[in-house]
Amino acid sequence: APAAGPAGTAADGIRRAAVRVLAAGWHGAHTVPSRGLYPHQWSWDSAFIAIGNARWAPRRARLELATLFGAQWADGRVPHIVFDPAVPADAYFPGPDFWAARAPSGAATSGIVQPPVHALAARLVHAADPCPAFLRRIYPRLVAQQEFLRAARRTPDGLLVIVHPWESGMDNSPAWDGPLAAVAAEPLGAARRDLAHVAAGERPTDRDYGRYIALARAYRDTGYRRAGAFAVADPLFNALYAAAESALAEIAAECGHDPGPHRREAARATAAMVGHLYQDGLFHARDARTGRPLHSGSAAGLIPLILPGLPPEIAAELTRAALDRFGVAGGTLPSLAPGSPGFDRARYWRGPSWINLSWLLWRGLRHRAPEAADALAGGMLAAVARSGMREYFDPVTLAGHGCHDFAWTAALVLDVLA
Ligand code: 9YW
Repeated sequence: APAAGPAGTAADGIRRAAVRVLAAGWHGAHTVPSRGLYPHQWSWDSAFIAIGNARWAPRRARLELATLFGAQWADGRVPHIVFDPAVPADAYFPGPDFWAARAPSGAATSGIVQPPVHALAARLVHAADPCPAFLRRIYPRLVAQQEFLRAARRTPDGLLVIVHPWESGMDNSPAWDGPLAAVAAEPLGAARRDLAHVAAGERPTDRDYGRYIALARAYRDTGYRRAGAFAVADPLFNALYAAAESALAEIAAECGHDPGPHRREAARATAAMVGHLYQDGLFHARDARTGRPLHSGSAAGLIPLILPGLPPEIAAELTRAALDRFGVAGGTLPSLAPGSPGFDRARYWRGPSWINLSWLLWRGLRHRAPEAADALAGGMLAAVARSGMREYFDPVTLAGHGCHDFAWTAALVLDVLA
């Protein structure tokens, strides 16, 4: 344990630093992921941020989620970005003019989604600071979010697909290299703003961006209805969807509704993942267009450990993979298993350690492999103690990469410390 000094323990210092980052990112009704690089509201960031804010500013946590769901579309989709009208349109690329979408509230948004962590967040926010009125208001919105995914994204074998790498939250994961190779890159039409903030070697390549833009344009041009050349079932997205149903079961019970349908849907979604995405000790994404598994060694394949209904023998094999292939006993979870093709300790989702993935795995391991979970908790704290609230970290040296003062890093270490 870190030594206590006259100014308090190391944990106190981390807590203060985390609250400073979250307070600086607060914009009155939402939090920006980072002030320079990501100046708007992002969907799954807000869920993680709410989980951390619940530990020191629970009203902000509730407002964060309420603001995001205020921009929910009539079809139930929760857009991955809600644009702040006070921020110049060219501050982030692709911005509101590119997406050309509006929520019924009038908010300018993107038209794609991100992993549905929000029901879990709402449950944790309520657990930290019970507020039945909040839960009653958000419950139907969370249900509509899940209904959109079932209606628009479910394949005949019961998995959900994402239609853009940005929907995975793990934009340049090597899992997407295969399906992306068939997508012709298009000119961006504007400058990449990310490179004004972060070194090119720590971000997706220009060719990646040309493909992201081509896919986003194609989806936009169908009114955000029909998937283009990219449709994959991702274990992280599907695991969070199933975990959301488990969280909704608890929320439903608190609100006096029947939790049964949510429990059954969680079990069904878990079984579909086990039936179609699990192979050789790890979950893998699958290309929904070809039916082929996408073997990459992505840490997304460990995240189904958060599912309470995972068959015990599979949970045991996944725990083994976390220890042997990803080395989590050392305290960090690389986003890609070391030794996998394309592994790069500094480049975004191709190797660096991200606090949100570590946090999810930590939760999944707490009851199954407490020592490994403790190692991960210690590793998250060691990373921010060494390098600050960075966006991602070298999994070996803990050197910081990406932007500084990244909100979900701060939020989730606060939760670990609570
Ligand atoms: C981008 C905001 C988002 C995260 C994603 C992450 C990144 C946007 O930033 O995507 O410009 O590359 O990959 O998970 O939500 O923090």
